[in-house]
Amino acid sequence: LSFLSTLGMDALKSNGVFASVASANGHAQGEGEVFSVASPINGETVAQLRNASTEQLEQVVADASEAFRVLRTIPAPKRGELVRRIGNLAREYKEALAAVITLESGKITQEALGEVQEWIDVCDFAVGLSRQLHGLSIVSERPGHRMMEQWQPLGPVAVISAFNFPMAVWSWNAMLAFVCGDPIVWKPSEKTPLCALACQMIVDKALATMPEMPKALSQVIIGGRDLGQAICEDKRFPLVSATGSTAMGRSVAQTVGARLGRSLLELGGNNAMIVSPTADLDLAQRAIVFSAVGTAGQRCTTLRRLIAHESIVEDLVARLLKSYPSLRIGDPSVQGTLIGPLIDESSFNRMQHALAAARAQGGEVIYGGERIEQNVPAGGFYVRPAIVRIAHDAPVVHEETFAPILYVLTYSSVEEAIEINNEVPQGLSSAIFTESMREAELFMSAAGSDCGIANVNIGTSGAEIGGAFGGEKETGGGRESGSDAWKNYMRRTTNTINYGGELPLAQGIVFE
Ligand code: UN1
Repeated sequence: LSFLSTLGMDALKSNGVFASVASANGHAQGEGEVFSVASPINGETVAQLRNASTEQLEQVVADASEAFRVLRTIPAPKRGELVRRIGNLAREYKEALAAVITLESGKITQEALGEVQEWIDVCDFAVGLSRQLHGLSIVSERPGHRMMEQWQPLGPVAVISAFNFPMAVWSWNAMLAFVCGDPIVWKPSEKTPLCALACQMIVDKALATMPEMPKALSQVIIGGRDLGQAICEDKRFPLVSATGSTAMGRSVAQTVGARLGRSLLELGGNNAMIVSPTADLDLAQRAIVFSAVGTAGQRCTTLRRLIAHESIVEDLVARLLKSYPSLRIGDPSVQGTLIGPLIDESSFNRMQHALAAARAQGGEVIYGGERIEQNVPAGGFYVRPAIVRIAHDAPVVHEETFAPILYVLTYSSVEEAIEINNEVPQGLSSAIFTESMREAELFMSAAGSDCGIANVNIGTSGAEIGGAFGGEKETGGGRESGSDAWKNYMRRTTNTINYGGELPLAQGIVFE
């Protein structure tokens, strides 16, 4: 585990226990119960931590509020300079950071490197943005008046993130929030606390080169559900950004909504790909494999429903049955492995329950689904990705199971395929493979896919950071990362300025 030393993380450990509260101001162990972090690779304990208490949260929030008072007055391009330095350090430490991701989340090295690259990319994006936090200039209906909009820093932002993208999702939020003038308090998944501490080490290094920045602009606090609840209840967070299950997001939305705070939610997906009779099947086949089995089916953008035209479904399935057996499953840190382990045993059990439900609902598991124990590290939950033929309206097909299960469904008209795409409660990502301009445009139109992401001739997963990322319905409605997602982290003021000598009222009201 020399990469932990490379990142300077030894300093975060005393008596074998890692800190649970960390910022450039210092770090401390949690005051709550001890818990262990197991690597999904082999189930071995890689770290011990203690849950942070709500008293510790109190201090963290007080520090974040103090930091906000300073940060909001530092010019945005200067805040961008901090993010530029963070991005340079993420480049420098890319391999070590990726190794922490692989250790804790079980992600294969290629994808872990890709995740750090997402962080680097979003830094570049945020640096540019730091000179482009533009508002509108608006004409006034009154003589001698003008109107304008300004975007101002919002306040401390809480980020609650999941195990499957233990660095990228935080970075989408944090890099934007920093240039927008908001401190971040990050509660990572308890399954990936070392990833969060590693990111904090990078931010601390960048902060050490800019002493004019408030040190508490970035803080990590590690704990369980109670801590998450306390964060959501705290009025000093005008925004809580949460990524994870729909159940978690619903609770965040209710708690934050009850105090009229803002929440930014990126929750479950149940992503589909339509494959038309005109599609380039070679391309479709490759896109399906990456989207369905990449990250062992544990992306929120993972392809879960393949909606294939009845005239090509047999051909497509035959192709998948040919490529699936050659996918190398095993230790994610070994070069050439394409499928690493599931995060833990309960994830494996949920996959088995879903497969049993699929069978009970008339489905047929035509490939995989079982645990693999040969030629893989002992103690990890490695599975052969499953392919299931089933009806589009079987209840299990409408649920998100965070594991590599691909349901193969069929359709006869493109309108029907779009209806199937849209009939689930989730609305994150979707794709169509077609050579028909009409089908592609229909799919992207108002009468097309109801998802936040609607792709043509590429898979459902692996979005670039430049676009707004997120989706509708039970996916939670939030948009993060590119486009104008930065507006989530700012408050808008409308200013009307009178430069004349009269005081005309709007709407022509006479009041004398
Ligand atoms: C997630 O799974 O929470 O589009 C995020 C993708 C990645 C991000 C996934 N860029 O698959």
